[in-house]
Amino acid sequence: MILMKDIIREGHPTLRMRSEEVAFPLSDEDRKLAEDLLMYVKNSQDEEMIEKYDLRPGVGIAAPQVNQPKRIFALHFDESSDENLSLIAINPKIVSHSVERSYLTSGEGCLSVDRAVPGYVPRYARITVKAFDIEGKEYKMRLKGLPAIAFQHELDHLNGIMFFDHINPKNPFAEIPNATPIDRSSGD
Ligand code: SB7
Ligand code: NI
Repeated sequence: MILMKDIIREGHPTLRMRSEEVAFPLSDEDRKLAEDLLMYVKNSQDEEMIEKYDLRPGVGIAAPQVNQPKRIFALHFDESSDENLSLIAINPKIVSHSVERSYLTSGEGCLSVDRAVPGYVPRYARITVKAFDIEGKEYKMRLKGLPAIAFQHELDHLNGIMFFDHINPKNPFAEIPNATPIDRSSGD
């Protein structure tokens, strides 16, 4: 089980690496890693588990955040949000994206960043993605809204990019051209 002590923080060199492609069939180790990542995001949205294990909520987590520079991440949105999506993405890629951007008005946070970094993080509003699941089957899907933003946040982790790299350093809240703001109630 992944706990907060297993999550590496800003300054750790692994967070700045390009993670390695994963080979199929998955090794037992890689399969366990993928399942553990998904379990973390599910647990981190469960009030009892948060309390019991002192978890920080997150809609996603990427393998490099547990110091494993491999191209695997998990996303989970539970029924409380209007999105209902749970996925493991292995060797993911964005195959096409909208010209239109979007950003969270509350900005982004990261399990690997123990401070608030204010500012808008420009993302593509809509993306079409391809990835492999745990069985090695390729899937393709279209995402928009928060899931699209989260997918881009996690994919960035696989390339050593942190969310704040995208924030305008001169004016963190500068208007983003051609972008739709997204309001999100929860703070994770
Ligand atoms: C805000 C938060 C996340 C994604 C998009 C907007 C995920 C935060 C948890 N993570 O650090 C996952 O990498
Ligand atoms: Ni993150």
